[in-house]
Amino acid sequence: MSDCLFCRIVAGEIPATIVHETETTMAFRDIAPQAPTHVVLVPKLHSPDAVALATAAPGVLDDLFLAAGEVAAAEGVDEGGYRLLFNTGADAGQTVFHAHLHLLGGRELGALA
Ligand code: DGP
Repeated sequence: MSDCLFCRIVAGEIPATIVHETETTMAFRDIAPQAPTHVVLVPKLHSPDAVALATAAPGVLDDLFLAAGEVAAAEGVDEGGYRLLFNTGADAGQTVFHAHLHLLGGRELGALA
């Protein structure tokens, strides 16, 4: 989708600091990090949110979680622990309507609201 921010990052039209890439996924640093490590993992296939992705291409959800594990290890947050989070819908704070998995780590993370 040409008007989707994350599709444009996947296509290389908008720069991002890419930390990991597979055939189906891409991971890049969040532009407004909420933790010392804050990486966004996206499917290359456009889908508006994680649940829509589960319907359209369930295997790609597996790919995202496998990629998250690799990023966590590469970033050195796998031992201390990290948070994986999909905001789904505007009330949850989703602002970019291309499914994405947040990986947050590198500090003690508080309880979820
Ligand atoms: P969410 O609020 O769950 O939809 O998360 C969207 C995230 O995307 C948010 O944490 C900020 C990040 N973001 C927004 N625009 C850009 C951008 O142009 N580049 C990068 N790297 N991250 C972005």
